Amino acid sequence: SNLFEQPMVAAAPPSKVVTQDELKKIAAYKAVEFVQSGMVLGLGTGSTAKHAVDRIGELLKTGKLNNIIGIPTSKKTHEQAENLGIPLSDLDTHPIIDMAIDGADEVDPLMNLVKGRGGSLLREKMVETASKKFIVIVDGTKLVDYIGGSGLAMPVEIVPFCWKFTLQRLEMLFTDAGCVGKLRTEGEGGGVAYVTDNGNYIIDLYFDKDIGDLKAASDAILRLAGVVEHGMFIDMATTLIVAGESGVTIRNK
Ligand code: ABF
Repeated sequence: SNLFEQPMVAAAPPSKVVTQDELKKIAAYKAVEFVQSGMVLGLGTGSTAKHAVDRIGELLKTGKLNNIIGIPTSKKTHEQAENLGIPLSDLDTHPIIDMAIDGADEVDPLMNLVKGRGGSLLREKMVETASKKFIVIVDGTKLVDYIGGSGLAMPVEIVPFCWKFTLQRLEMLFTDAGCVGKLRTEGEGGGVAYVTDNGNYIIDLYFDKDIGDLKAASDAILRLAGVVEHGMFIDMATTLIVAGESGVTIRNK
């Protein structure tokens, strides 16, 4: 039909709507403002941290930062940082890290975190516990009233050996919180177990209630023999940067 016969639609006013990815980028760039030349930096993983790593690469290239050593928290970030020309090392060589910047899946009012929906929780926890400062960067959607409060998964990295046994043991720890565990899978039809950078599996735990004492929950999970690490990062973040529709907020511990 003739275009001129179509009903007229008013042109949309210039949109100020900021996408979630733009908010992630705003938080990431803000964090990188705290980076100083000469630092050993923990490089996070995920779509938010990716912006921070890109930015660090850019500032190195333009000479605004110098002598940075990056410690990646995943194979993926290692590859990204390598492509950007960021000099890299590891925890064996640099057991003390000046600052780490990473995203999170959930942040509670005390700045406790759930991480690992991207699957990199073990290396993230190793690197971030070795960091003097740990800046968490999120968009406003990640803020929750309590850990598990988003209704999304709390991941636990386990050894593949008899994973069903470990899954059951994990569920049994939190029967009061209505815990259900699922093996993380990938591929067509979700038929294949997802394997972490460390050759392990991930069990995603879902709760229908607040699990309460996080430290007690953490201890109980870590006491199970098949468990390698879990995605609760308790009392680790030193700074939280949240980018929301109405601006950026920075909170220090
Ligand atoms: C990593 O990235 C993970 O610990 C966490 O699961 C994820 C957050 O991803 P995104 O920034 O893409 O939301 O930090």
